[in-house]
Parts: sequence; C-alpha cells; structure tokens
Amino acid sequence: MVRSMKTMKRALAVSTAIVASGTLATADQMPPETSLSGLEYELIGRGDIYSYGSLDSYNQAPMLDALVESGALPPVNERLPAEPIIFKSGAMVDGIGEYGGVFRHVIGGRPEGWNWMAGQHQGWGGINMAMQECLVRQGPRWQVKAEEQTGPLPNLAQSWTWNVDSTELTVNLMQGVKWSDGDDFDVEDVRFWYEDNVQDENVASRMAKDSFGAANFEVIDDYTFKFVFQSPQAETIVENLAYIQGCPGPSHILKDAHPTYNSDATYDSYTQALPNDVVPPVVLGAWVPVVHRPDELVIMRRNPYYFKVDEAGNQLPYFNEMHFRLSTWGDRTAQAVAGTGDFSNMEDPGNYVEALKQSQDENSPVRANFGPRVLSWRLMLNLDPASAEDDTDRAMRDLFRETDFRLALSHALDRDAIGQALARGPFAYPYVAGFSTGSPYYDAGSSDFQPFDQDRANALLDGLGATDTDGDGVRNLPGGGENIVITVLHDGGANADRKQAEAVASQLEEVGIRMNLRSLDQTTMDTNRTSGQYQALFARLPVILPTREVCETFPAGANCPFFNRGGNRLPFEAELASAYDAFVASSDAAEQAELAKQMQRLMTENAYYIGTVQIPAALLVNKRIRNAHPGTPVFMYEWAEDSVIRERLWTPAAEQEEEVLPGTVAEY
Ligand code: BQZ
Ligand code: CA
Repeated sequence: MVRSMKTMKRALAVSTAIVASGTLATADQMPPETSLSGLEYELIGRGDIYSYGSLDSYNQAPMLDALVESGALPPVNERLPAEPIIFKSGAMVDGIGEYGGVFRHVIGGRPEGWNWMAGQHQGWGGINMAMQECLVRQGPRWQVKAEEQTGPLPNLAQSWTWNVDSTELTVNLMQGVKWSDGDDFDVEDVRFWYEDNVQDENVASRMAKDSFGAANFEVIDDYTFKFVFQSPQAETIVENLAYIQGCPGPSHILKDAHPTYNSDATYDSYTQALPNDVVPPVVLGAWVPVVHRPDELVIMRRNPYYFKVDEAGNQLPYFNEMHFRLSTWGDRTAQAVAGTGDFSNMEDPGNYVEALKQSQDENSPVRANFGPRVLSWRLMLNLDPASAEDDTDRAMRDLFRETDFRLALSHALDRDAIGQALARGPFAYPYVAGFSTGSPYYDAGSSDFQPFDQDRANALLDGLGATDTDGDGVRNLPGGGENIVITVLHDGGANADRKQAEAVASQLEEVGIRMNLRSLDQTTMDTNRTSGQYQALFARLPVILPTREVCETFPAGANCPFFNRGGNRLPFEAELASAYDAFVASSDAAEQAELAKQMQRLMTENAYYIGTVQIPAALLVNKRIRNAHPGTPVFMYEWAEDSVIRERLWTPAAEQEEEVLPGTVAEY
C-alpha cells in the first residue's frame, strides 16, 4: 500500500520506465524523472502521535483564568471531554510548549462564508482547517511507518468497528466534545451533516451524494452511529471522512436555516446562512474567527472548548491568536522569506530560485526543503453533454467526449516548454493524467505518455472530421460547424496557472484549436469548478490519494467527477469507476497497488483530462516556530497545514508576537 519515504525516493530517482507485461506494450513511456526531494525523517507508529485518555488534572492558557473567574467560562475540566486527545511529547521535536503569541498566515483566498457543510470555503491556506474538525484525520500520516498505515487516524471518531460482512461501520464519537459556544457535539451533528448535506443533492457539499458507498445512516445513541453500505467496504473508504469531506458543522445553529426543517428557507438561503461578515461562527477547531476585515485580515482567537491536550494536561492550542492576512499566494512566500509571515507552501516555481537562494543564508528566518512532485496542473474539458448551454456548446462537448480529441490536445502540448516557462531549471516534469509522481500509488510503467507531436495531433483531429472548412486557420466542428473555440476558465491571481494557461492556448493554436481564456478570481473559480459550470477549466489539482477530494478526479457516485456531473459515462469511465470502487473497498496493499495501476492506465491512455506539468514544493516555516517537524511535506495525505499539526506548534515567550486582542475569546 503506502510506501515509506525511502521507497518513494527510490521510485522518484532517475529511472527508465519499465513496460509491465500485457499493459501499454505499444504506448509511449514517461520520460525519466529526476527527484529534487531532500526530505528525510524518522517514521513512527500511529499511536506515537496521539491517543485518547483522561489525565488527573488539566491546565489552560493563563489568559483564560480571568474568564473562568468571572464566570464567562466554565472551568477547564468541564470544557474538556471525558477522554481528550492527548498529544505525546515523544513525537514533539521541541516538546511541550509555552502558551501565547500569534501564528501569522498570509493567504491568497478570501472567506466565501462559514457554512462549509454547504461547500463554502473560508479562504484556504489553512483557515478552513483551523475552524473545521473532521471525523478522522489524514495530514499527520506522512510520519507513520508503512506497516502501520492501516487507515486514517481517529479524530472526532474515536474508534470504529466493522460487522463480519464489512457492510456496516459502527462509529464511536468522542464523548463530551463541545462547540466553541459551549453546545454539545453529538450524533445529531453528524447525522445532520450526512443526511441533510451530503445525501441531500440540493446541497453542494464537498462529499457528493452516494459517493460514500451510498451508505445509509443509523443513529444508535448520542455518541454512536452506523453507516450501512450497499456492498462490502474496508478501512480505505473511512479516509473519505477526513478534511475536507467529513467535517460536521453546528446543527444547533444550521438546522433552522435548512429547507428540510424550515419551510421559509431555500437551499440558497441555507448556503448563505453563515455569511463571512458575521463573526464569530460556531466551530470545533482550535481557533475561532473573531474579526474579518475584507481583503485585509482575519483574526482568530483560541477556542476555549478545544478538545485536545498535551501529556502534561495543558489544553491546546499553544498559540492564543492566528492571523490570516488576505493578500496573494505569491505574497505568502515573499512574507515567509522576509520573516513577516510564519508559514508558506512555496508552490509558485517563478520564485523558487530566488527564495531558495535567500533561505540558504544562515540569518534567513526560514529554511526551504523540497519534497517529491505533488503539485500537478490540468486542463479539464467538460464531458457532460446534459449541462451544455446551447447547441454549439453541446456539439463541443460531444467532441470533448471523443478520446481522439483529448489525445490530440495532449499530443499538441510541448510540456517541456510549459515547464521552462514556469521556471528555468529542473523543477517541472510532464504530467499527463492520473496520480502525481509523488503519490505512493503512482506507477510510471502504467502511464501512457503522449509526447509532443503536432503531426499526430493534426492526424487525430483530421480523423474526427474537425477540419478548417472555412480556411480561417481554426478547425471547425465536424460537419462544417462553427470554429472550435474552447472557453477556458482559470485563476487569474495564480501566476503558475496563468502562465501555463497562456502557453497551452498558444500551443493549441498551432494545431488549429483556439482557446478563449477567461481569468476569474479564485472564489468564483472554485465555485464553477465544483459545480461543473464551465466548458473547460484549467487548474492545479494534486492527485495523491484516491480518497481525497474524490469528486475532483474520480467517477465516484452518480454525480462525480465535477467535469462530468450528469452521469453520462464514457465506456472507459465505467471501468475506472469499478476500479475506484474496488480500491476504496479494499485494504489489501497489493490489490490496491494493482487497482491504482489500472486507474493510472485508464486515465492516461484515454486522456481523461489533459495534464501539463507537475512540480515539487517546499514548506517554509519561520524558525521561531517550535515543533514544526523537520521533513513535513507540503502535501502528502493532506496539505502541510494539517500535516504540521498546528495545535501543538508554539513559540518561546521571548520570541512571541504581540497579540491584537489579548485576553479575549469569541463571544456568543
Ligand atoms: C494550501 C491549501 C490549503 C483548494 C487551495 C486552493 C483552492 C483549491 C486548495 C495551498 C491553497 C494553497 O490551495 O494554494 O498551498 O495552503 O490552500 O487548503 O488552490 O483553489 O480549491 O483545493 O487547497
Ligand atoms: Ca475555421
């Protein structure tokens, strides 16, 4: 199943692709890859990171003492669950922390709203994850040794068991967890999330209806419930219950805004029920947004009800305050390098050389270390004929559904040139489709490569009858229809996206396909992408695990992937869907590896979508931040914000930044 970093490195080292017997014998192979990964770390056991239990006594951040004394908050032992999550000192590189100070984030996104169950995001870059807590957790798994990679780590779901047939999953929730307003978190919150968000197809939840094994939900008691699946499943499917798919919201606040419980509500009013200008929202996360100044800043304060502690009984988090400066993604890296921000996933190759140079200086506030290639970009053609806007759009989508058309576009791309346009040097490697090379499930030998070959592209397009019937240089739809002009949405604020989209447009022009590029802001892009409202869209979408952000890539359930929502499956898509279903229903490592190869082959030889390049990324964390584990990858099981375990990060008092709102917590 999941390989250790060592094996992964071996796989990433310069290699000549091997043709697996019987597969892809005649297909083009991936070119050799050179790894830039310099990540090295010890792997540990699952239980070495955290466990559940009760301690004799608990401590709280000193700033909370006054609030308990005044009666504004109950004492800490009444705010904590019976068995809180206990983070182990042995896995903390700098040990038990000091309370206080500010963790400074800079992000390029803007909070769309606080109703994450209805699919809204809060601006990305770690702010979503600071508010949401999910049933299970994936981020910290990067550090778990291979033989203990038996599935996701527990979180709100403290434990779970399967029936003999593996068709029923009984989940035991943590008991006594409280929302940030003091309300009890219990089974009703989970039921509401699943039945009235996931399984209600009118709600644009991150987990799509029926994609979780089409399970039914059964309440057993206040802290126990059961998922009853349509067919046998395995631990792998439980990964779906991690961020961003399996995170319940406050039912005691939201039920009243949901059309099922309130006849005055509409689905639109439900989605908008927690607008971004109304703070504080009710959360389970370690910090709560208390100030939102649009386009400027979100300030979060510690959640006094947070359900995690360290081994000395200190309630987490250690930091009292979190800032999210609302800027650009490029500025996130610039500020981390300058030392005015504490964190960045360095992911824009345009500033790699400069940022690397600066971080080599021993006085630099950050160190930069590359991981494997996990960031991949792709052009997605909308394969859903049913959602076409007019006849021409419909004819375009019929053409998109032709495998030869997608293969032609793939052959028309000079991926080396696209990579060099992003950054000179060895950063970019071609991406066709399927898993990124940094995925433990990637297999070069199962990847059908479409090398740059304009003659082949032209021949494929001619073969489809998409010739330039009116002689204006742009091919026409088969049968002498209109010019083939593909409207492609992209995020105008992301340098790497914009540069690539422009390169793709000019390369396709050379084989007579025109792209009409439409640059949008990130929030609009995200919404259009996940609702499938586009003819074509260019975006960065890493594919590392098949169980994460499933609907972005895999045909799971009837309405996935987002680029083919209507359920009009292509023949190979049906095969892909079976392989996907078998993958999540298996916990046999060898079987999963085979299924992953099958998925890789189906996605690449059919150009399910058209990849451009993939690059490594480097995590930047300010040196004053303690417990940021060396070797933490920018992205593996989840983004680094989750992998670095922010609730246990801290800064010595002498190096703490001054808080903007000292002594305060969210008030309801
Ligand atoms: C990391 C991440 C944390 C979303 C977003 C953003 C959205 C996608 C993706 C990345 C940002 C950062 O990525 O670029 O480094 O901090 O937030 O969530 O690109 O457009 O929809 O999936 O996570
Ligand atoms: Ca023409």
